[in-house]
Amino acid sequence: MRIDVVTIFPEYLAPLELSLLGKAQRDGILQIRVHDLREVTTDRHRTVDDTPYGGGAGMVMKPEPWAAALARVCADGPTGQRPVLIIPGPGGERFTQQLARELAQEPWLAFACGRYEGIDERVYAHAADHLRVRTISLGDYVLNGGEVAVLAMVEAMGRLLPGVVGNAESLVEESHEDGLLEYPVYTKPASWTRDGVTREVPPVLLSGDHGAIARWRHAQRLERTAARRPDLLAPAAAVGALADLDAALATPADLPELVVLTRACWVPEAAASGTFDFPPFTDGVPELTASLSEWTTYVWRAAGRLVASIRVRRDPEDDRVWQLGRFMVAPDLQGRGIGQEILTFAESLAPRDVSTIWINTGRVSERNIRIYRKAGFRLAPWDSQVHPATVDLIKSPRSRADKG
Ligand code: JDE
Repeated sequence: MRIDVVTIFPEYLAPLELSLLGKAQRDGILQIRVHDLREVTTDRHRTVDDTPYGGGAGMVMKPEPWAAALARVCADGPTGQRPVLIIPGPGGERFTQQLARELAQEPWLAFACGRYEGIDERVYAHAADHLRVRTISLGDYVLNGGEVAVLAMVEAMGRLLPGVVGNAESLVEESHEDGLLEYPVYTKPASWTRDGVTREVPPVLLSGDHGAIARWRHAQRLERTAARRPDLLAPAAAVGALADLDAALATPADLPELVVLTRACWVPEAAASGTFDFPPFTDGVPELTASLSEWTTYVWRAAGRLVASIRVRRDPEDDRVWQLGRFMVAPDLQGRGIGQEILTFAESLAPRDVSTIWINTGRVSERNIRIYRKAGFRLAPWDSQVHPATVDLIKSPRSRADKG
C-alpha cells in the first residue's frame, strides 16, 4: 500500500518510521511519503493561509497550494492510478474498524492535513472532480490539525495489511474486530500484592481447562460490552435518560411484561446466589396481581416497551418506614442513570412523617449494593427482615428544605 501525506508539519509524521509501521516500510509492505505543503507555494513567505471571507476568527487554508500539492502527488504515481483522498476533520464520517478494513484494501491513499479553521471549501469540490474524496473524523472533538488523526488512521489500517502484525489470530481476536470489547488479560505473578492489597489472577486462567477459559473470556467480553458500550450490542430502544419517559402506575395489563422484565433483571442475582428459587423469579402474574393492592407499583415505557419499574409503600409493620422494592431497569439500558432517577423519584414519594427509607437486595449482589450506597443508603445494623440471603439498606428521607 502506498500512502502520501500532505502537511505543513512533516515532522509530525515522524513516528510512522517507528515500530511495526517502520518495519512494514522497510519490508516494502507499506510506502509512506510525507510532503510539505509549503514546497508548492510560489511567494517569498511560502503562504498557505489567509483571512476568511465573511469575517470570523482565525485563518483559512488557501486553495492554490492544495491544488498544486495534490496534482504533484498524483503525477508521481503509476499512470492511470489515482489515490483515494482522505481529509481528516471533525465534520467527517466516523472512522471505525469497519472503515479501516475498507480503506486498507486500497492500493493508494493520500491524506490532506488541514490546519487553522480549515481548508477553503472549493478544494473539496476540486479534488472530487479528480479523486474519490472522503472527509473522516476520529471522533467528536477538535484537534489543531489533521496530522494526529492521520497517525491514528494509518496505524489502524497499516496493522491490517498482510505481514504487518505477526499472526492473523491476534488481529481477529482483538477488540472491535467482531463487535465486542476485549476480555481482560493477566500475566505473572498469579498473586500480586501492592498497598497491602493482594489481587489474584482469576483461577480459571490457571486451570488449564481451555474450554472453561474460552467460555469465561467470552462471558467477560459480553459483560464488559454491556457495561461500557451497550451501543455495540443489539440495537437497544433509543432511550437517553428517563427525562423522555413518563412514570405510570402499573396496571394488570402491564403484568405479563413486568414478569419478564423482573426475571431478566434478577438473572445476575440468581447467578451469584446459585438459585432461581426466590420471589422475583417465582412470582408470576397471579403474585404480581396480588402485590398491586399491597404496593404502589410504577412502570416506565420507552417506544411502547416496559423498561423500568419500582414499587413503594409504607411498611405494614412500621408506618414510619418507606419501603422500596423490585427496583429494576432493563439490562440493555442499565448504566445510563435511569436507575438513579427512578430511585430519586420513589424516595420523593415518601410522606413527610416517614423517618426511614428502606430497600432490600441480595447479600451477594455487589452491584446493587454499590448503586444503593451511591444513592445514600447504608447497610442496616440488623439481620434482614426478608431473608437471610438478603441485606436491608436504609437512609433518612431528604429534608424538604434541600429539595431542588
Ligand atoms: C479529526 N476528529 C477531529 C480541524 C478545525 C475549528 C478548528 C479546527 C480539514 O480541516 C480541519 C481539520 C482539523 C483536524 O482534524 C480534527 C479531527 N477527527 O480536528 C479543523 C475546524 N474548526 C479543520
